[in-house]
Amino acid sequence: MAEFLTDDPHQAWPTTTFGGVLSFGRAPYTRRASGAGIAVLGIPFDLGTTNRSGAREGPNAVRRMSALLSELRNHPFGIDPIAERRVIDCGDVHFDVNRVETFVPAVETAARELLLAGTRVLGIGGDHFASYPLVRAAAHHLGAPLSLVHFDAHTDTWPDDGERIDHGTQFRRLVDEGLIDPATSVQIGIRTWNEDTMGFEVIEASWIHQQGTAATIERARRRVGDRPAYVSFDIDCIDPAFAPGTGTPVIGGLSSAQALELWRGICPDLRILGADVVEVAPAHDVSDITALAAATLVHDLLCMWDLDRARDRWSADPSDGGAPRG
Ligand SMILES: [Mn+2]
Repeated sequence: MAEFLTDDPHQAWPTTTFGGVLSFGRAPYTRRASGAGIAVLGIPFDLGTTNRSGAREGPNAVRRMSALLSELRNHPFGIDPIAERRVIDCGDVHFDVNRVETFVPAVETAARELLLAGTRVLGIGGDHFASYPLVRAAAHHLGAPLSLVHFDAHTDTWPDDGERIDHGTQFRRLVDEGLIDPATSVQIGIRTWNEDTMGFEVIEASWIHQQGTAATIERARRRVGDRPAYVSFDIDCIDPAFAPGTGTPVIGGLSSAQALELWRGICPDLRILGADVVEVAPAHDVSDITALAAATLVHDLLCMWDLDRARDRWSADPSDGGAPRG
């Protein structure tokens, strides 16, 4: 992969931001996870979409816009996350798109293999059903339920009989399966009606607009604390004025500036075991702004992801709140 890298951090890359072979942030493009801290994993799946399709093309759109970020010298973190977090891009999960039943096992197996190699997984969707196998892999690896920090316009806890391939029900199923603990989880930016919150703390977008981002960060921190967390950002949490390239846009959402404030305020304090950024559908995008927003969120999360805190040192007993193992 040396052809993509240079020793001079301020020359960034020996290729342009608008050309060359793509991986996320020009990270090494490989499935050899040994020694890697975080693996970016594309999940080009949109068969769980209920409205406008197209998120299967999200991973590559996000990769393409990630190349632009190399010119920004990693503001405001001042680090090269690809080097510091030993990031690799594992390409896209392979499944048979015409055999939808192959999807969940394919993603879950890929994620579990990475976790067993000691590598954290950051999924790029794909529709939000991608979170289902990713959370399953992370929670089973931990051996305990995870706290969910969920940015979205939608709660994604609508009714599910345990069989659906549906990007609006995956978090209900994960709670039903005992893999997410709603009592220590938070949903941020919601602006759709769902009569059953399942015990999640729901912070509506309107509340954020009225009370501000600082109060929102405080609520999220208090809710999740030091517990092992899974972070999921549906790009439709951001208002369609800023992120139109998505399947189920809802007005009244966050500005991209608000989203960055929350993201940068909440993520550094979390013990993150797994994460995803989902629902970019480039065919509905305008001037790649949605893909750019998602690429920035992924970049920022790579900068903020504290791998020492995220190491496997949590108790398998969820009743103690996920205390360190040793
Ligand atoms: Mn959504």
